[in-house]
Amino acid sequence: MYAQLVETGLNQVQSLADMGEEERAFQARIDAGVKIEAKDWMPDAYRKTLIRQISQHAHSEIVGQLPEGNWVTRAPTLKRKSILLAKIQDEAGHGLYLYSAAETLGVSRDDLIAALNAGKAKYSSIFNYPTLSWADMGAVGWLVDGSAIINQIPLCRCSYGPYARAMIRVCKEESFHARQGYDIMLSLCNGTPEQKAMAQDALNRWWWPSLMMFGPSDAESVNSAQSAQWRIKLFSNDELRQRMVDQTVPQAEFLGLTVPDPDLKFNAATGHYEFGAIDWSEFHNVLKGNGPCNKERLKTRVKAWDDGAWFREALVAYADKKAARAAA
Ligand code: FAQ
Repeated sequence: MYAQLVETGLNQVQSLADMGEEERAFQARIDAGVKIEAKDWMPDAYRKTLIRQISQHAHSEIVGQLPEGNWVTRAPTLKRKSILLAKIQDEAGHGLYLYSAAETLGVSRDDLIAALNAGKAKYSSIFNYPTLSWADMGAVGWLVDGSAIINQIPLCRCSYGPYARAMIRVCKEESFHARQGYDIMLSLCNGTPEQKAMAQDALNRWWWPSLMMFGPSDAESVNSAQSAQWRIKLFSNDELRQRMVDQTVPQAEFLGLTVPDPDLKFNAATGHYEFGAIDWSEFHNVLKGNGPCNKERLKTRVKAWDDGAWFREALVAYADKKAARAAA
């Protein structure tokens, strides 16, 4: 992957000859597969890249609770409601591990959340789409968590120890999430014609945004080459997107659903599915804040933060009192 990315010339990485002694030693440890830990020396740019990616990832997990939160009160059975609630709580947990992983790099969680609430921080484009029917709970679990797993399994082997270790548990839980989503799709597809139509409609709306989750094409990805050199990224955006298509199309066929891409075809020679062009203008528009739900998502997060102020203050007051008592 790294060689291919460098060939694009888009994102020049520093050659060993241009590095100082400390940086060369750092790169040698990365190349040898040694994990970098919080107290180890690291280049500022490595630290910044990790803070950027891990905090965006944490924000995604937190904002990602909202589309599914929309259906908790309307889940069709008690069992489905319990499963959905457990899944959403897992996503909150992922956000907390990830904020903790980011904090090991010297940033504060409050500052990261302030950037999110001010609309300055990115989170995954996918969470700016609305969940219009119960079938969307199936499609989100199947396609969105499914894509998240494909992207995140390699992160369990990334060079930064605290991030890699956090991802192990996250991936195990994401795998349960994807299974529950597929199970919802399976029930709907084995149900009435109306239920199957709901499942098809959800697939139609979530397919392309799910492919966009993997980020811009390799030719457009500004961060990939450097992140590959540092072994933060082990596979490119396009490689992982292809993996998602190859894995998911047979699953759609098993459900009896049609992937909404007239150009989709299996290439027996390569063993991969070829798929149609992604509408990158939609992706960039969502990133600019103009997706269907960007404003609503941010407003909900800001309100949650403001409403929780009394609780955070109470925790600090309690901790201060306890510390004062211990010191007396
Ligand atoms: N949305 O140069 P690249 C989940 C930005 S968790 C928004 O390729 P990079 C679980 C990118 O940040 C989902 N922005 O960047 C769940 C960069 O902007 P910057 C989140 C995007 O970092 C399920 C610019 O475009 N997962 O789903 C997106 O090398 C259900 C150029 O892009 C992670 O965060 C996007 N889709 O690669 C929760 C995984 N794509 O910062 C609840 C970790 C790209 O330079 C319910 N992250 N951008 O201003 C990664 O693997 C990487 O950061 C990528 C992007 C692959 C997302």
